[in-house]
Amino acid sequence: MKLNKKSKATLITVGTSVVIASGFTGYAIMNHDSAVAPHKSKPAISAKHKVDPKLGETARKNLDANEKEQLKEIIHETNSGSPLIQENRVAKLTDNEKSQLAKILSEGDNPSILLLDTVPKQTDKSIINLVTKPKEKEVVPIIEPTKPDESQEQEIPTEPEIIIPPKIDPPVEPPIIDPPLIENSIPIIYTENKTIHVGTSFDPMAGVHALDFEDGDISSFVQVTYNGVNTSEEGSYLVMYEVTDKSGGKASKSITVTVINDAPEIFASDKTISIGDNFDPLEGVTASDTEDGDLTSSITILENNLDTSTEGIYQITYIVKDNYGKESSQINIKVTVVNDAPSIQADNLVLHVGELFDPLKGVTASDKQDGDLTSKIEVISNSVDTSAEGEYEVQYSVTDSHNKTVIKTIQIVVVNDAPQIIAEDRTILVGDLFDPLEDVTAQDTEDGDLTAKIEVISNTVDTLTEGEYTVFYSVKDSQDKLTTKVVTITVRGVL
Ligand SMILES: [Ca+2]
Ligand SMILES: [Ca+2]
Ligand SMILES: [Ca+2]
Repeated sequence: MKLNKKSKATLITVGTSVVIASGFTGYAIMNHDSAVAPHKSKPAISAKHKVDPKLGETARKNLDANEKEQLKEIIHETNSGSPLIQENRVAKLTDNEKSQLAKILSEGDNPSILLLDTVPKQTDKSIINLVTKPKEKEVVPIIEPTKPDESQEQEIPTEPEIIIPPKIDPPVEPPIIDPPLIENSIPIIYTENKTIHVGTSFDPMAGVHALDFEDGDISSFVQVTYNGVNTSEEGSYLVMYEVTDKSGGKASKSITVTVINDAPEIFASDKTISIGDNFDPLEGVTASDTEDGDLTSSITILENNLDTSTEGIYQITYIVKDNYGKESSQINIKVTVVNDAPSIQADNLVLHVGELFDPLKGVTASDKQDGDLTSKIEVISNSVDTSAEGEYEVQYSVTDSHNKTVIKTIQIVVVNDAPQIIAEDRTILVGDLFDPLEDVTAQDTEDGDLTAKIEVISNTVDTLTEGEYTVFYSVKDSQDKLTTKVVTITVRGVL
């Protein structure tokens, strides 16, 4: 056989190695890295492409048969139970369909697996071929060794000028033809899931950075490829970013932006009021909201059974909605309506023996609800005896129109003052007449003038002899209260 360097070697290349999912035949999965860096020789399936098989169950139910079939083509369930996203299929979806798929997949715990934006924009045929072809039996290229062969030599005697190489060693390793290897690191987008309050502005580029090993900071090249955020409605929204470095290396990242709306709060406390009070159920009740601030003017009374004319415990229920329609918890307060007790105005008294005593004189009663209740006062006990000194008690009671009764007790003290003798020391001349009762009087608080009752108990005056003498008086009032007095009488001679 004629050995030709060019023709005899059989070479079937496997080409770029593509990792095939375990037990998965007929398809190769293009992963993110292979898609964006087609020249890398050994892309690996990123864990990011594995999809929780339970993902999107709810959303899947809403698909029609055709849509389900489409989804099936996009997400292949492998024997290991880990479905994988086939991104070249995703590339054919419209934006609307991508959004739908994103919703299905975003029901899982980790929406970051959504790498729909990693779909290659320009198809690399070498990869697509591998993707669509069943795995062929790999054949290594072998250059058949030339064996010195007698018969071959006999076939070419007419061309003796051809020199046959004496020996060609078989290659130790089959030569694998790889595409040129150009290393380019894929940039990385740095951004995180965010939580914002409803009604606040959302800048998808705030805090987003992209770094590339070769190009450095390429944050300014980051593009928002999808922004589903609606800041006026609570929910979880997808935002997708993409960046391409100078060598065409593409990276993408998805985050979830959660728009929250705090429920407003009502501040109200229990109250106690009096029967008949004017009561404004909104007075002192306030409401506030994280997003809307003061919502006091929006408070609604859901329930109010208050009857201010009757004693009892009543309930008022409030609620408030914020500007986005979120309701507060229902807040209940108790309003206790009380009947104030009436009061009796009566003071302790000191009386003199013999004084007239009218227990109702000067005593009044009043009530917050009923006003003047003086006419309803009852004397329920009265031990006062004004004819004798002593301490006595009087008890009053009064009942208001709501049947509330109060009792008041006062002390009455009956006193008897001692009588007073009015007599002065005197000087007389020897030989003057002396009447011990002259100009001597007696008075008593209770009995009045007691002069007539004055008694001269002793009188030592000798008007004929100079000297100092004493006169001793006494008087008793009608209660036999005794008073005594001593005066000095001086008798002196004529100068
Ligand atoms: Ca709110
Ligand atoms: Ca009352
Ligand atoms: Ca007296």
